[in-house]
Amino acid sequence: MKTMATVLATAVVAFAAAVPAQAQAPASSPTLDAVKARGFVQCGANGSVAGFGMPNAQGVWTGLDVDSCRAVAAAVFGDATKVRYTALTAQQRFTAIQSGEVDILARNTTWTLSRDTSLGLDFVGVNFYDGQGFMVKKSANIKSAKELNGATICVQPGTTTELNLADYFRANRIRFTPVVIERLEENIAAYLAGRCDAFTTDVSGLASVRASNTPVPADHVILPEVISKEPLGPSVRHGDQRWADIVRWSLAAMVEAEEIGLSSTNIDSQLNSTNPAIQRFVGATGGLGAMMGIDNKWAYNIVKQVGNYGESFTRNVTPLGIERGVNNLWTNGGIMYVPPVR
Ligand SMILES: N[C@@H](CCC(=O)N[C@@H](CS)C(=O)NCC(=O)O)C(=O)O
Repeated sequence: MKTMATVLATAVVAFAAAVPAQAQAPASSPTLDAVKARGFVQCGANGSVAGFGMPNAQGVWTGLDVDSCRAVAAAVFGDATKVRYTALTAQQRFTAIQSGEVDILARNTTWTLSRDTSLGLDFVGVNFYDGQGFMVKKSANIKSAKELNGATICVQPGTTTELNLADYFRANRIRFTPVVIERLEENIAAYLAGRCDAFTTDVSGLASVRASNTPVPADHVILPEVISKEPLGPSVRHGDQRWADIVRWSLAAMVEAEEIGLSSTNIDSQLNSTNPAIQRFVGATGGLGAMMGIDNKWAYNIVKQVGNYGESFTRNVTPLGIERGVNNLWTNGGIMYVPPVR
């Protein structure tokens, strides 16, 4: 006798055979239309975290998050420079994306259920797997977060950091006093002046602050405890799926390029490759760009102009003293894994 599951499976197979999957014409995207009409992508970025998003003295923005926006500009316009940036604090960032002030939020933002649902966002992937940590002055001779009993701790509002901090201390029955300050610069000033015993944020943020905002980086230590999961990644407004597709696959293309050995320096020499994965990637076959309503050379343009994920990491994040670690490709012992670009 056939079980119900077998009957259902047979029916599904029969249905699939009778109705071949049809490719759909790219749906319209209000965001893509607006971006094209305007001539640039408006990117909601950090502004003060070196390695992730910050303008230099000449006003040129760099960072791992900035590269997510540059990749989208390369995909849409064939020109990674067609981006303008809005510097956003933690508290400003969600309103900026919800209201349409920016097209992409690429600002060391943790993908959580509540943000993905009740804030009306769509996270499109992860560009940095992070976790929350603590930084203290070396002179305090503290070796573990568990020794922070009675400490005052500087923290930024509107972040996952605030909640994790409370959870961790409650779970470990440690008392602490939060000092909540909106601006990063003022947090750092308060920490350096001794108003807080510790500063807490994502470990990448701590490394960035230590490297670029402290007079003597070696005077500060990041404690070994990592108290949360902070998968950071770009997001878009909920409801414009075609735009989400473009941003999602622009990020994925950078990771896929690294996986298949394509970089900004070798991609031109691979344009006539007979490797089917490379042919598809550079747009010689497959028509992947057209499926999203953009140029078939979208991924070529990303890699040529922005680089693969590893190149972006080395350029932006390695100088902060952060190792590749879990952000290595899955083929290299990390967890950076994207669905196939095909
Ligand atoms: N990943 C966390 C924290 C992100 C965050 O805002 N970190 C701070 C500390 S590094 C920051 O970027 N501050 C920069 C600013 O506010 O200008 C989140 O999404 O809530």
